[in-house]
Amino acid sequence: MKLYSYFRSSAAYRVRIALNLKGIAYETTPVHLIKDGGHNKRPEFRAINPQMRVPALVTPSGEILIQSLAIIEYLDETHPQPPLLPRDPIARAKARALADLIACDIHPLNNVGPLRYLKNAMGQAQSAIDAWYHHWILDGFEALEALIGSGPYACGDEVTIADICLVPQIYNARRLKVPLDKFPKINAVDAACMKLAAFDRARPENQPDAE
Ligand SMILES: N[C@@H](CCC(=O)N[C@@H](CS)C(=O)NCC(=O)O)C(=O)O
Repeated sequence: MKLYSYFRSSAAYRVRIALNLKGIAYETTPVHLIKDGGHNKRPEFRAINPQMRVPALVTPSGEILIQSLAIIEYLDETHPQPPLLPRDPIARAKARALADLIACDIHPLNNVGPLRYLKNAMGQAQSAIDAWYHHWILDGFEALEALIGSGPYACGDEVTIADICLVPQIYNARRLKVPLDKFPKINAVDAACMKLAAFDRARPENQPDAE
């Protein structure tokens, strides 16, 4: 498989973790999201993903899949072991809820495109943008901290799609210096995941395009 990725992209980071957990070999095609206004805006990448965002995954049959959660569910359906969603429907809905809380409610508000729009189109100062970023991460993390159980992972004893979304969001928060000390459960889940090779190999620092 081929993954269009950017080392710091948390959506691509999610897919890298899922590929590693499944033991699926893949090659990375880096797409620089910052240089020259973003190589993702070039026509050649637009032809891959009309939304001009990473990740995009090319399957062995040549299909191009976009949207990290759709890609992860495709990987889970085609490579069932280890499962990334619990079997029990209630536990499954809860794991998806944590993943959606991050992917739908936190991440879009601190993504490179919207932040760039706040700065360039809306003329916001960097300090206001940082305050915005911190606010939405803290708002989401407060809910997550209340929803996470006794661990070791976000939904209990097994790694799920919730952990796959949480770890990259924590990476983002730390990079932007959001204070996380008031979230002991979130920090503990992060530490438990980071002991796993699949998570470690997916870290931005371990990518071929890392800077
Ligand atoms: N909901 C999408 C989000 C994809 C996304 O926004 N990717 C970001 C990087 S994390 C991106 O490519 N941004 C480029 C831009 O907005 O210009 C997913 O889960 O795949």
